[in-house]
Amino acid sequence: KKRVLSGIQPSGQLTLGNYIGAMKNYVSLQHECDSYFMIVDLHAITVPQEPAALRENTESVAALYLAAGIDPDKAAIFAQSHVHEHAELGWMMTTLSYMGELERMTQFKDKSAGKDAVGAGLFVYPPLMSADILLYKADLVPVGDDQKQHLELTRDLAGRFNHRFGETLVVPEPFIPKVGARIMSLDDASKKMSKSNPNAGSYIALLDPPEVIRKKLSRAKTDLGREVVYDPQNKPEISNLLSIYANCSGETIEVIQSRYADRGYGDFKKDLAEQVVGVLEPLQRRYAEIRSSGEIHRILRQGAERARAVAAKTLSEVKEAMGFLPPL
Ligand code: AQP
Repeated sequence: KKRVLSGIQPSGQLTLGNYIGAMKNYVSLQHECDSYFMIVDLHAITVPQEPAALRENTESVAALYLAAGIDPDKAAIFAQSHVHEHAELGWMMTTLSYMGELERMTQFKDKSAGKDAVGAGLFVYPPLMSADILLYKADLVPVGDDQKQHLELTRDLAGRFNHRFGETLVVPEPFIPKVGARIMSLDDASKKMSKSNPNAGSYIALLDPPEVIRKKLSRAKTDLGREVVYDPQNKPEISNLLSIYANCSGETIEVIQSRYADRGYGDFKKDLAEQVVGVLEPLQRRYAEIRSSGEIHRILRQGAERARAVAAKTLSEVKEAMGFLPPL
């Protein structure tokens, strides 16, 4: 069985981008793979987090995983900070990384641009992410397109480690969806939809009530003209809405395009909203049930135990290979 690992930061309201680019694939991969899905709280603190909000968001992401259809009997669902091996291997991966390669990471460049005080955690985020993946010897990592560069680094670090210290780590493969790998902002199709965007109108949060979803989509920016055609170069805004539609309805873009061929943007956006509501309303109902069931802590405890067993084994192999004195 192939092993799969991925995670989402509890750094705000999860968006439709997180769902389509990442979570939806977790749900389908869990049936065929040995699966580990984390809530990456150690990554979230690379930008300031309010303690009460971090706690709440961590439970909320766990509940969203369950509501989206991740089965805790199949996949381990856990908080990254509950498995201390992440921080430890993260340090070792930091020491294997070069300043130059970390400086080239576009996420670091985007998140630090224009700021005078940039946290060092933001800079060493990629080696921690590499450690997350390498600890589980994951074969597959389902992520959105924005994480491709971090995965490349992970592959480089695994190769570098094996070359220097002997075959120990598994070089992982990215698993990036064909349609929806990069869902863009509703107000600007040159930026990805992101939960940390201060304009809430730029994203659909998974927990937005249906009337909010309808309003946000009716206000979503559209390109000039009125034709519903998929053409990311010349019509990036409508193309983004088309890929959201396709992801929610399960239809191909061609089928949707021909349905709206002579109907214009208005009808299309109205129907799009119903497609999104159709996916999110049931998810929100399950979310509310899970939050009130009091089951989350037990599931996280069980997930962390399962994860720790694998992580501890890899970490001790790594330490031995690197020459750390075994515990005396
Ligand atoms: N817009 C997106 N389209 C497709 N996939 C996306 N992902 C994020 N945004 C999109 C995927 O979701 C997973 C988890 O992301 P994350 O929480 O670790 O952080 P991120 O990639 O930095 O996402 P955000 O929403 O932009 O968070 P903030 O604003 O907190 O930085 C990843 O697999 C990512 O590819």
